[in-house]
Formats: sequence, structure tokens, C-alpha cells
Amino acid sequence: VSDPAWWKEAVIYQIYPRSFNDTDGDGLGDIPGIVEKVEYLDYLGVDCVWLNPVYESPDVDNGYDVADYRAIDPAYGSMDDWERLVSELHDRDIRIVMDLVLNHTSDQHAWFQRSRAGEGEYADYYIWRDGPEGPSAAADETEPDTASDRDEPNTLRDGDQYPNNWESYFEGPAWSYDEERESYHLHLFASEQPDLNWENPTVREELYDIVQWWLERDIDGFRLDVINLISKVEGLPDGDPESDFLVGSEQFVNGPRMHEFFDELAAKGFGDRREETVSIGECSEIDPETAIDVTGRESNAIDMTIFFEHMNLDRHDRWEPREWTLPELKSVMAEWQAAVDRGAWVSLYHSNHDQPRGLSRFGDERFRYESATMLATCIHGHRGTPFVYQGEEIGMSNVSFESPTDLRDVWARNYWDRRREAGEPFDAVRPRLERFSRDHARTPMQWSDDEHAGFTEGEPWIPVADDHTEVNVEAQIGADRSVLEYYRELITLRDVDDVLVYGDFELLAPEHETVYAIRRTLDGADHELVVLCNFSASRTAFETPEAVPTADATVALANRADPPMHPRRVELDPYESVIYRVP
Ligand code: TEU
Repeated sequence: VSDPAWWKEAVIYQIYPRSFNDTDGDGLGDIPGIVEKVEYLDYLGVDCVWLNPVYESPDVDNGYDVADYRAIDPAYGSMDDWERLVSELHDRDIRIVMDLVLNHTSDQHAWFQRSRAGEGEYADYYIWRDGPEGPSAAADETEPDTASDRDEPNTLRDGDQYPNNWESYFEGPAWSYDEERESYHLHLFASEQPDLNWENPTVREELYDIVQWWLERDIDGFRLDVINLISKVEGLPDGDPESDFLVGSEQFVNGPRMHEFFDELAAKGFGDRREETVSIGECSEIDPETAIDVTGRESNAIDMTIFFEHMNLDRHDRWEPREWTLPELKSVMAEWQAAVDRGAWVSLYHSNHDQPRGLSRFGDERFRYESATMLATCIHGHRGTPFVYQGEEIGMSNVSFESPTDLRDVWARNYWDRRREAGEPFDAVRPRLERFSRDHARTPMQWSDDEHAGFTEGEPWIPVADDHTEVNVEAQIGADRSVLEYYRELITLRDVDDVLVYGDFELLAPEHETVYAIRRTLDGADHELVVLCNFSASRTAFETPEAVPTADATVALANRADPPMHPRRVELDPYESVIYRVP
């Protein structure tokens, strides 16, 4: 195997601390709660944990609005708790990756407070602009950045009120007027998440110091939040108003100085720990070519990208449902696998804290065990690093939102506010929210059938899913037809089978409407793999193409007790999946 690396061989488990395990009864998960579950992670067999942000934060965006990068938020525990977590994980050979938000901070960060006051060198830490009519024009307007003054999504008011026509990810203009500074600040996310000015070298030095500071604390790398948004086109020109994505995105996605900043981040931030650590770049709207460039470069500042193309197949824009087909999904994934062939490396996932549950989206809640295990098999059957998002390993699914008060997520709430302003009743908006709200992923981890699923003794910050009485860790440990036990086997298989990690990917039968079939081959290995996944609720016939050798195939893993013994001609049960080993 050329170019082996621990992070290529690893399975990474994502923990959303807020919803993982609460030990002090305040209804919010905490770090001691994670420590309590390290044994569970060991049982599951994962190699690395990605911890969503636990830094001090006012939690407008659940920690992605950082107020102090060098402090653990007291709601999650202390620095001692965090150190204990790291050592408990390391004792079991589980690595830890911290989630770092370098594109923006909280508006409560000391830098922003000083910047907004126009204080000395801090004045230029963020991206401030006057409106087109000068600094005071906006003061006459009535609260230009509130929902009531916004128009339909994608049509900012003539583009003349704000410094430019850019839209934010969380709905509405990417600019908010600041009374104190009498100027607008740029925020690609919530108004309380001002974008840092990466053009300012002092800002960059501050950020590299933070990277170093954490690396000195014995962590194994970072997941870098929206790292491909840090460089904005000089002069912040208007975006194409007809853009398919956010207006302005071509001015800030993969911006002109991105590679330069990445190189600097590698050299000055990661420094001599660059080789042994992992750097996972969450890259909004990234395309395969750019991903090759980002991860395949000599300077190699990012080891793998988190891409989103497969997460956008079932929607138009961001909230409009769209019918998707399996051949489309296969074609998107195959395109990314081709990028991996050409030097990229990718995170493989169907769930994370920003997405509705993969099971509800790509699987079928009526066939929970079958479709959850089939999806896992499919994802892990590709080349890249598989990520498991908490709860996925027990088959957690989407929930329902009966009223607007059920919404917790800032994005979903903003969306609802805007639709309401536009005169839509909740019932009309609800189907969209129920398809795509990020809250689906954030309901508490289901440990047992106890009240609140064993997550907390208090009142959970977000309601526990009703199905916790059946879908929970306790019920699945050592059980038959257990998603959890299946994940353990799948993870073990990866530990012992290099073909699964490094093998070339070939998509078989790309046009087949319901079967996802994959062949994996590796130079020098004594076997190949054939992976068959039925993405439908019907029994389906499938023939492995003649060109693929299948003689003497054996079943390496299957999600049913009596799988077809040979892959040449099969009848697959609903959501059945099988991995064959072919000598
Ligand atoms: O998410 C970035 C983000 O919102 C987009 O990449 C989005 O998920 C994608 O384009 C969907 O199509 C990160 C964090 O994961 C998220 O939780 C934060 O809210 C956000 O950044 C801001 O920090």
C-alpha cells in the first residue's frame, strides 16, 4: 500500500457533546458524560473521535460561535475534564480531533467587542463596510437586519441597502448593521458569527497560535469548520443574483488566497506536528477538482475534505424537497471516488450534526435494521475515511416538529421566521422543516429505554425521540439484528482488510435503479471485494457483470442470516447488503 496513514485506516466517530450524555442533570451533555462513555466507544471499535466545539460560547449556533478558543465552556465542564477525556481516549488507543472554527467567531469574543469599538489594531480584525450611502445612511433605516425588513430569500432589496448582495447560509443578508461602530459587519452565518478578516496578517497569526496551543495539548488533529470560506475576493464584489447557491458564493467559496492561507496554516499552525496529525477540511460546495488540489498538494495542508454533493441530491435550493434517484447518488459518489484515485481523500458519511438522519433520508424507517446496516455497508464500501455520527450506529431516525417551539436550530428558526413574515402558516412550512432541519441530528443519544433515554436526569435541551423505548444502545448490545453489533463487525472488517481501506473503487451497474454495487481491488492483495446493497423495499434480482471475477467468493459480512452465497446472480431482500470476498 502506498502512502499509508492512520487517518485513512481509521473510523471516526463524531460526538455532538450537547446531545451525547449529561452527568450533571442540566439537560445538556457534558465532557464527564463523554468520559463515562469511552468504554462504549472502545466496544464499538472506533479509532478516533471528532468532538464538535466545546469552547466557551453563547451558543447561538451551538458552539460554532466561539467566544474564547482557549477555554472549555463551563456548561461542558472544565479543562481538567477535557484533559481526562483525552487521556482516557488515548489509553484505549482512540485518537481525538477538535473542531476548530477559524472563519468566524462569536460576537461575544473579546476581539469583536474591541473591533466594534474601533479599538486600535482590533478595528481591522473583522470585515466592516459602510452601506453604499455611507456610514450613517443605515441609521435612518428601521433595523435593516431584522427579519421584518428582509425580502424573499435570494432577492435582497435591490442590493443597495447593504455593502453588497451576499446572502448568509442562515437566511437573509450576510451583513448586519452594528449600532456601536455605525457600520456593517460581514457574517456568512448568523449575525452573531462575524467573519474574521483573514486578509489581516495579525488575525492569521492569532489563529495559528490557537492551532498550536491545542496541538500542544496532545490532540490528534482538527476538523476545520468551513475552511474553504476564509478567503474573500478583494473588494467584496456583488455576486451573481441568479446564482444557484447563495448569492455571492462565487466570491467566497474557494477564494483567491485559500491555498496560500492553507499553506501558511500548515507551516505556522500545525508546524512539526503536521505529519502525525490529521487535518479534516469541511469544505462547503467543494467540487472534486478543487478537492484534489486541496488535499493532493505538496504542501498538503488539508488531509481530507468533507464534501456535500450527495447531501444536496434530495433538495433544490436548501429547503425544497427534490426527488432523487439511486443512479444519481451513485454517479455523485463515483465522481468523488475518481477524485480519490487522483490524489484526493474524503470523509465518507451520510449523517452529521447538520443533516437530517441518513436512515430517514436514504434508508427506510420501516426497515430500520436492514436499511441502517445497508447504508453503513455502502458508505464503508467506498474509499475514504468512514465517519459515524452518534446515534447512527443504533439506527436513530428523524423526529417530528409539531410546533415552531420545537425548533432549536438557529438556521431552522431563521427560515421559519422568514416564511412566517412572508405569510406562510407553520403547517405549510412544516414539511420542509421536517425534511431538512438540523435538529433531527441533535436529539439526545438514546442509551436506554429510561425516561429521556438515559441521556439526562434533568429536562433535555431538545426533546428525546419517542422511539427511544425501542431504539437504544442497551437493547442492542449483544442482541440479534442489532445495528450496533453490525457496526462493530463492519469496523472490525476494516481493521483487518486493507482492500476495504485502500482498494480501488469501481462502480458496477451504474444505471441499476435499486442496487448499489461496488468492486474493490488492490494491487498485491490476495482477494477482491464485491459489495452489493439493495436500496429498495422490494426483493430485487441482480447479476454481477461477467467481467468481475466471482469464483470461490465467500461472504465476509451480510445483514441477514442467510445471504446468497455467491454474488454472480442474486436475489436481494429489502435493504439487504452483502460484502463478498473473492480470492
Ligand atoms: O457547517 C457549514 C454549513 O452550514 C454548510 O457547509 C452546510 O452544511 C452545507 O453547505 C449544506 O449544504 C458548519 C458547521 O458544521 C455548522 O454546524 C455550523 O453551523 C456552521 O459551519 C457555521 O459555523
